[in-house]
Amino acid sequence: MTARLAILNGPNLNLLGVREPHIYGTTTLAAIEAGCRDFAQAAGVALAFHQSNDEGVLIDLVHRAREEADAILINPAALSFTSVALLDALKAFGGPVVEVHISNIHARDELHRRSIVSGVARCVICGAGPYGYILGLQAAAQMLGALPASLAARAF
Ligand code: CA2
Repeated sequence: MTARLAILNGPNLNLLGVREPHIYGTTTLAAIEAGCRDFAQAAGVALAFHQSNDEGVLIDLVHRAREEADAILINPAALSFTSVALLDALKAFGGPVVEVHISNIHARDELHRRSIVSGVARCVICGAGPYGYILGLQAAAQMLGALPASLAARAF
């Protein structure tokens, strides 16, 4: 069966490439989605891509993913540091969770380097810029045994 990946994006990520390009770069979320769809097509996996500024909506999307996805890739944005509710929802998901941050959160202040969500993530990618989403998709597909040999490192 085709592996199903769900990508969830948290608050303000709709502003990527539009506001504060000196911090988060000039790549828009639409461009990230397009890159992810290209990779998903090449890998032969199904992809859902969402963004919400609402914590409750994101939690509902995690609940939906219990039925509709085999792995979740999430950039929780600021909710990474505040949302025990999102952490609890992800704990109930069951499949692999990959956490992605565009920036290197460990290079930031104490508040912004302690992601609560990391407690449930199988894999955390940060600091690779928008390409982190592609790395995260590759990791999630590999975890599901759904990464084609043509896209995998030979040694593994
Ligand atoms: O680096 C990331 O991906 C972050 O998750 C982005 C979050 C930040 O709170 C995390 O520490 C790291 C912020 C997303 C807000 O995105 C904006 C984009 C443009 C303008 C304003 C906010």
